[in-house]
Amino acid sequence: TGTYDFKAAESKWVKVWDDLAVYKPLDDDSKERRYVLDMFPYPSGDLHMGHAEAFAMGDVVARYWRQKGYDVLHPIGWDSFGLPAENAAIKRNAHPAEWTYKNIDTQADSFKRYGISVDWSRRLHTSDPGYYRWTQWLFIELYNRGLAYRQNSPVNWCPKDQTVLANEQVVNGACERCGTLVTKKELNQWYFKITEFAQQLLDDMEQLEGHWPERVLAMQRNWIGRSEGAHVDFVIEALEADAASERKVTVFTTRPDTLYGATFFVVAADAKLAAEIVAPEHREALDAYREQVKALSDIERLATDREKTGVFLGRYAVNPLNGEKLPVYAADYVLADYGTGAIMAVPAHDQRDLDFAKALGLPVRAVVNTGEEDPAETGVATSGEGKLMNSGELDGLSKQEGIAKAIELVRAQGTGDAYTNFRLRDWLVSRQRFWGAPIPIIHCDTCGSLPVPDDQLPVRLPDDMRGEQLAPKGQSPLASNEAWVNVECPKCGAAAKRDTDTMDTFVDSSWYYLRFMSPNNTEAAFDAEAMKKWMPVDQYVGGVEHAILHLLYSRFITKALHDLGHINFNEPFTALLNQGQVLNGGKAMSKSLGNGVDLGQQLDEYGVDAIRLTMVFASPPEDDVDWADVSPSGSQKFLARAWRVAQDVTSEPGVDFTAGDRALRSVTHRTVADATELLDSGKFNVVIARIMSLVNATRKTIDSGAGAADPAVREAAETVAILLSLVAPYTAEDMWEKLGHEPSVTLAGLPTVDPALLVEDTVTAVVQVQGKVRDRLEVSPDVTEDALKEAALASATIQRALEGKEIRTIIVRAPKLVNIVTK
Ligand code: ANZ
Ligand code: ZN
Repeated sequence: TGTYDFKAAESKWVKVWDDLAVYKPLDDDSKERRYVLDMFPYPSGDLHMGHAEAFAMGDVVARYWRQKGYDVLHPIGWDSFGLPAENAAIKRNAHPAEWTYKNIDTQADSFKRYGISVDWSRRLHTSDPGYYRWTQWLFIELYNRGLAYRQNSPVNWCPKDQTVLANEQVVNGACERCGTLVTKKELNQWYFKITEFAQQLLDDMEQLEGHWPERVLAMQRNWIGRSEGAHVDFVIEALEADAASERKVTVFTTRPDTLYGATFFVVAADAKLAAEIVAPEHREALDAYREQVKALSDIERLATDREKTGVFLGRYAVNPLNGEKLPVYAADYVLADYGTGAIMAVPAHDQRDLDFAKALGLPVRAVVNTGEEDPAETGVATSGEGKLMNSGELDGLSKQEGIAKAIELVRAQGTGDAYTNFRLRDWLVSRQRFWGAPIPIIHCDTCGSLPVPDDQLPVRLPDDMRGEQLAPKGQSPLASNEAWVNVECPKCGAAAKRDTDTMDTFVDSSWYYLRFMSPNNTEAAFDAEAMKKWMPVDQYVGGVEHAILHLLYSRFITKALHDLGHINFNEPFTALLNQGQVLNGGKAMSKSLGNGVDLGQQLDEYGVDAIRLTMVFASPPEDDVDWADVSPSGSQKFLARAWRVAQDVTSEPGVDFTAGDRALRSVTHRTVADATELLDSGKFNVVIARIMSLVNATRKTIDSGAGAADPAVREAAETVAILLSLVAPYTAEDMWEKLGHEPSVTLAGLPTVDPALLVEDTVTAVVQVQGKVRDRLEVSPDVTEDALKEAALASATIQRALEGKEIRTIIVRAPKLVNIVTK
């Protein structure tokens, strides 16, 4: 027997698969269709261990579904706009496209070697003009429906990357990319109105329940942040010196039942409102405080354990229910961009308000009798259920009754109403950087902002900018390119200017799964007919780091396109799998820890199949894999063992399996039956263990009994090849060839399970003496009572147990139990 040469196999099969186009969907209406998608890669250097794991998992699904007989769409593309390319271009005095496309080619070659079963003819790159032409189309579609708008407001600004960031890209107050602390800057920026879909984004999660990881759904729910409560108007009394200074300020509260417990009023220190209402003698103090607040992140501001600070504004707000005058403060623990940016403070029942009251010596009045100790004494706000008190017409009501009654009262007064608030903010999509899809808008002094006419799309990025010209300057580098910026107004023909911002790259990735329908279509973003056949994606695979950003944006764009009448479904990804991370020594691989494992080196040493098998075998797909704990060489040995089984088979293809050894046949059929169930429930690692057992059982039969010529051995070997093709395509294809078949094993189909072979051929009967288990017997499931009794009495162990005793009765329950009772 020869040894298995993985290098020879790797160089042999890629071309064969390409020629046979085995990974191209047939688009055959007689077959059920399935769409499997891996989150597309970003072209930063070559593939790494993380890619190897994620794509191994997605490929198991795609290959399993092909074997099951589905017509499978499994495409790949590159998310190829973005900052790293631009930073590299600045460093190397190059154009970002050079770095980008070189890396894409490197990754594409590695993916081919890695044997992922994708339809290469559908490959796309978001930085191709043929792609971003349609990203621009999408922008204009949203703009024309009022879902894209420009607004001047304080935005998150990364001082290092010199660009704005969406809320979703600010993690613990820092830039998601570079970790620099994010500051606020007042800028005129483009937004997508995701808030219009907030409720729908929540409601439609019901469809995803059970098909998406629960923690991803929880993170999205939390990010959308729906709160039910009320808007209540307070009147800020006019200053004595200025009768016109009276004004109405609305607060958002989830606890209108506690209106009588409000003892002061707070506006966000950084909100315009604070500066507008501050009494002249307090302005200086406010300005100083606002400077201090600027440096803080929202997380710090909301932290419950931070000492509370604030300044009095010299104004009083009138409580609409009891007419009480509440002093108005500016403080940092109230956020400018949540709710209305102003609150009624109820220190007895809200901990942050209580901390503030304690810090500034303000009164505390409990209005809910929760049975707990007085918060004014304990410093602990009470938030439990209880009857309302000190609350006029609300006295005696429960929390829920109180909320309803308070809303009724303010509604009758015309000072408020029920209101549902969302944490979700609109998506800021403009970026002051070069390497992205230009925003397809022209600004004309006379006509205003106009979308670029369709026949002028794409608005291409200039090819002639490089190096320093791309350096961030606080405004887009495109602004300095006169030839590019100056255009004619599409409406009046006068001199006008292009919008110089580019789109957040999350816009590119929010719709790419649709472009795979028809990646080269020049007439439309996506083919409507193909969409009906393939969408939504049946299985999406990718990292949990996209739990909010990419997935929320994709869900929103799908809903917007649905609303616009372009598509007939409202969720893009039916099922989601978050693969785990690849660690080394229990820690994420990183340069600073020096624990990185080089994928290329691993592939050279152990072969593609052994690495893929190791990834899949190590743990359930959603768990992390610690590379220090796995054995690629063990995987390599197993693959060689499987391959030798195929090599040893001596019967001819097509031989009648029914004449084969029943015991081995039943292992084979049981393996296929279980594998289907295991794969359907995502237990890929267990399937590998089952294939290993099948290989062992086959080897045993070869070495004994009827040997290599037994038809059951061929049946088992063919089954191993087919199941192994899900993770080890090269070895499986080699085995298939050795077994006398034409390529490719990819489309061989799962063997049909014979239910008769799944019936166990023995069961275990327990033999008891005086109620104590003394022996176990392997018997036929249809053994008769007499035969079972006879077998029990014939057992040497039982005979010993009965020595010197006299039998009174024998109870037999065939085929499971014999109980012998003695005198
Ligand atoms: C009075 C009150 C009494 C409140 C009480 C709570 C408990 P969620 O559930 O997160 O939506 N709030 C409103 N706007 C705020 C802002 N911009 N910054 C900080 N806090 C703000 O929280 C809603 C509650 O958070 C609101 O209800 C308000 O305080 C506060 F016993 O009003 B509450
Ligand atoms: Zn004009």
